[in-house]
Amino acid sequence: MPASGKIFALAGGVGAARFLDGLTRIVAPERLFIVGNVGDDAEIHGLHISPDLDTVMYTLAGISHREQGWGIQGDTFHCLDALGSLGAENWFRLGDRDLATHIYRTERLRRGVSLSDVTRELADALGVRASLVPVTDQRHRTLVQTPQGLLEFQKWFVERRACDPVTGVRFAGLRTARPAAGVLEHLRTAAGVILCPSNPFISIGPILAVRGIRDALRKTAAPVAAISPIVGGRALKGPAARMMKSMGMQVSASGVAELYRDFVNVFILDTVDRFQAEKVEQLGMRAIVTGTVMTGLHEKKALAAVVLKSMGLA
Ligand code: FO1
Repeated sequence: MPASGKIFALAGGVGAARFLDGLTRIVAPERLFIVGNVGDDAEIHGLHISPDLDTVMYTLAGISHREQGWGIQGDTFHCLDALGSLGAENWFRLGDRDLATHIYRTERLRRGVSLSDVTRELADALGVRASLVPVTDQRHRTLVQTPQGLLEFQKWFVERRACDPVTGVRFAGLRTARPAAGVLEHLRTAAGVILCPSNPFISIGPILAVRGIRDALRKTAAPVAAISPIVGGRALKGPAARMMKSMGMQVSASGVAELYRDFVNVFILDTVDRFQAEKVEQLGMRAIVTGTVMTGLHEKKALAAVVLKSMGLA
């Protein structure tokens, strides 16, 4: 096993957080180095919001909203309601306790602290034992191309309820974004790399787009495993299936595998998609068929165990 022996995970929002919740219950959380998406970060009410980092952080801290997956369980919305009565926009539902995270982050960033360091401070304060790192400390934002023009991610996703068909995805800040400290080093020395079951365009895509990441994934000696977020031609959560369709792609697990064919060695797909295993193997990957729908803790842990085993880590 390489020197650091860390398990390196690429994570988007809710799907990734659920998977990582299972993983951290079967391996020591300290063995995990999680790289989070920042493409859906936004400035709202003057605050810097990092939804995917927070979703992973709250989930690993055991305080995330149980049904929706993002936000904090039992949070209240008095501040947002008061803002609404002042005439401010309130389509982005920021809870009162959640706001403390954004106020803290914004103030620390304003003082020149990096997003990586602020994320570590927040995660430490919540007792998260795994390392959680934004893919980049620089501004790196997802823009979706729609018939209405180029839209900021949260405007499209939350305000417009992801109803505009997406014809492409772009990233603002790509030229200046560099991997955050430790990301490339951990990719080089990882014992295994996992692409969590996240949207390939708006969760994993923005991570892969940062200079040097995809190349490091191609070069790492570690096995690289990806879990399909598409099950039975549908997304487990969110707009991945609709996006694949509007971008003219085949909506299937093997369609996702194709997007990663240059660096993934093991592709994990659901039992309902077992007939696609052969197609996945034709892409040069080993296909592992198992239950990927994480309805409860048992399923999350079982999936995590299969993924570890597929990489020879269990
Ligand atoms: N998603 C929604 O669908 N509606 C919301 O009002 C909303 C608010 C929100 C606030 C904080 C946060 O961390 C996440 C929030 N999300 C909301 C989720 C977020 O927009 C998406 O899940 C991610 O950006 C995509 O992974």
